[in-house]
Amino acid sequence: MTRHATQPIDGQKPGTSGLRKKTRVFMQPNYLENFVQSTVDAIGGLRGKTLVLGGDGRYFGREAASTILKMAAANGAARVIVGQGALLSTPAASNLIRQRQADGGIILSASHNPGGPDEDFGVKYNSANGGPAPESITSAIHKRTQEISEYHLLDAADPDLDSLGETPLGEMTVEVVDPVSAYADLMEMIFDFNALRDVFKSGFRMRMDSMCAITGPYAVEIFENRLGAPAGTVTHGTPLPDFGGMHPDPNPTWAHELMDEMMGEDAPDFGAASDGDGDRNMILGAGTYVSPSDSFAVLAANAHLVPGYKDGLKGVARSMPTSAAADRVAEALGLDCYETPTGWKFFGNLMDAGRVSLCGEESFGTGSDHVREKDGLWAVLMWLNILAARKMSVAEIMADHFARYGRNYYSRHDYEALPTEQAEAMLGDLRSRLGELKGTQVEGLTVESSDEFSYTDPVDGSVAEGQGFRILFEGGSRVVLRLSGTGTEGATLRVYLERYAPGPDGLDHDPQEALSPIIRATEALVGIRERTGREKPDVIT
Ligand code: VG1
Ligand code: CO
Repeated sequence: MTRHATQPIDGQKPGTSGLRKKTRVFMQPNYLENFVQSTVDAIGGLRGKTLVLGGDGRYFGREAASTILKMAAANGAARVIVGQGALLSTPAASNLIRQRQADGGIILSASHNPGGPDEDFGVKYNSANGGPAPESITSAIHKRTQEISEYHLLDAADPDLDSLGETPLGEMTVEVVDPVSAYADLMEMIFDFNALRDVFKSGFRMRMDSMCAITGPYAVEIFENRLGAPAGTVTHGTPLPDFGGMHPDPNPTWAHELMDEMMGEDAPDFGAASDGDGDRNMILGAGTYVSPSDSFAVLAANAHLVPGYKDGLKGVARSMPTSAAADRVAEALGLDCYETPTGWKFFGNLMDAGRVSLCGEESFGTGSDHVREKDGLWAVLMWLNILAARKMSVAEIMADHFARYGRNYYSRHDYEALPTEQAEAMLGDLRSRLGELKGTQVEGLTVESSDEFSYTDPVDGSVAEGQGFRILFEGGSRVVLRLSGTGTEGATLRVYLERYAPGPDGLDHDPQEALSPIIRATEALVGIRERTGREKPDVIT
C-alpha cells in the first residue's frame, strides 16, 4: 500500500523562498507529506525523474529526508541524489541539480531562521535550472495543497543516508553523495586558488564564522584544506540541529561574536559569516563593515579581476529594495541593470536568458550564474580574490569605491513579530494615501513620487504585483517598505532607507546619522512608532 488518504491543510502557501513554518507544525501528521505530494503533483509527477535532496542540517531534516525519499519512490522517481547525512548547502544543491542534469530538487531549510523543535523548518522546490521554482509553480503548489486527497509513500525502512553510494529503495535508486566535493571543485574553476594560497602563505588572517550551520564543512575544505588557511580560521564549523543556539543570520546583530572580533584590537584582515543554508554572506574588514548593497557593487566593479569573469559581465540585477550602488557601476561599465522583486526566484529567467551574470540583494545575498541560488562562500571567495588581485585592504577598497562612484548610504530597519492585522492596516493606509504624497514637504525633504512596485519579467512576461511601497524624495533619497515573506510569527515590517552622496565630501559618515532625515520623514509619513508602539527597530543592518 503506497496510497494514503489525507485532507487539505490550511496555510501551505510558499513565501519569498519556499514554505517556512514552526518545526512542530511541519511535524504534525501529514503536514510534510501533503506539501511534498502537492509539489510533486504541481510539477506533473515524478515518474522516471531524477531529484536532488538535502538541507542545512537543522532539526527534523533527516526525518523529513527519509519521508521524502519514500514518497519519491512511491511516486515513481528513478533516482534521488542526496547529500550524505541529508546535508547540502543551498548553492551546492543548485550546483548538483545543474551538474547532474536532474529534473529538480528539494531543499530542507528555513535558511536564516533559527532551528530546533521550537524554531523553524522549511521546504523549497527548485527547478531543473537549479533555481527556486518561479511563482507560476509555487502558486500551483499552493492550489494543489487546497484540494489534495491522497499522497504516496513507500512502506519501507528508513533509507541509509550516511553510506556513500547507491542503494535501491523500491524501484528507485538512492544515491548518497559527498555534499562538499562537487561544490568545492566548482569554486576551484572560478577562482585563482594559486593566488589565494599565496595570500594565506603571506600571513593574511581571515575569520570565517559558519554559525554552526551548513557552510562549516564547505568552508573547512575550501579555506583550510585547499587554500592552506591555518586550522581554526573557520569557527562554529560543525553543523548542529539547533545551530548551537545561534541565530544563523549573518548580520551585525546575530553574528555579534564575529563583529566584536573584527571591530576589536588586533582584528584579522578579513572576516565573513554565512547563514543557515549557506546562501548568504556578511563581509567585514579589520574595523570595517561592508553593507551588502555596497558589497554587491564592489563585486560588480571588480569581477573582471576574477578568472571566472575575466571577459566581463553580461549584465547585473538587483532586488528593488537593494541600493542603487550597483546601478552606478553598471552605468560606468555600460552594463544592463535589472530591478526585480525580492527573492532569488526572480533572477533565474534573467540568468537563463544570458542577460545577467551577477545578482544581488540587500539581505546579504550575492551570487552569479555559476548556480541559480545566491551563494555565501562564492561571495567570500570573490572578495578574497579581489583583495589578492588589488593588494588593498577591505577599508581601502571601500574608500576607493565611494570616491569613484559616490556612496549610497543604506540601512534596513526590521520590526519583527508585529500583529499581522496592525502591520497590514498600516500599509493599507499608506496604499490609500500613496497618490497624494507627491510634493509633500517633510523634514526638509520633498516627495518626488511614490508607488507600489510591480514587475514584469522581461523574459516570460509574467507579472508580480504588490512587491513593496516606494517613496522617492527629490535628490535621490528614498524609503521602501514591505512585509517579509519568510517569517513564521506575525508580520515583520522591513523599512529600507537610502540616500546618495556624490562626494568628494561627506563619504565617511555613520549611515544611521546620514539617513536620519529620511528616518524622521518616514515616521512622519507612515507613523511606524506611533502605530506599533515600538520605540526602535529589532534589527538594523
Ligand atoms: C528575505 C530577504 C530576501 C531573501 C529571502 C530569502 O525575504 O529579504 O531578500 O531573498 O529572505 O533568503 P523576506 O521576504 O523575509 O524579506 V534566505 O537566505 O532566507 O533563503
Ligand atoms: Co539562506
